[in-house]
Amino acid sequence: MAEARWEAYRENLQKYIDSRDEAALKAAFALADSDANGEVTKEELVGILAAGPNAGQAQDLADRMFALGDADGNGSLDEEEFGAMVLQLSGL
Ligand SMILES: [Ca+2]
Ligand SMILES: [Ca+2]
Repeated sequence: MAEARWEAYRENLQKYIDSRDEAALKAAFALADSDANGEVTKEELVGILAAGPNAGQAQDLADRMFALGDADGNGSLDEEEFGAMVLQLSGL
């Protein structure tokens, strides 16, 4: 199950990167936001990254994604911060 969740997350992010499909970004964000409160915490991000092939680096990856993405420094990513971070990481 965790792997299927990660796979859906990855596919939606790729779709967003490729076509800026906002619905795909929303879907990926919802998959990461496991308590559905509209904010992705670092723990939630680690949770989904730990289901992927880079599980061993999940904490490091999440640290980097937060350093890049948490623009207002409140310790969580809202959808706007998340989308901007994804595009930055993808190099676009
Ligand atoms: Ca959350
Ligand atoms: Ca934030």
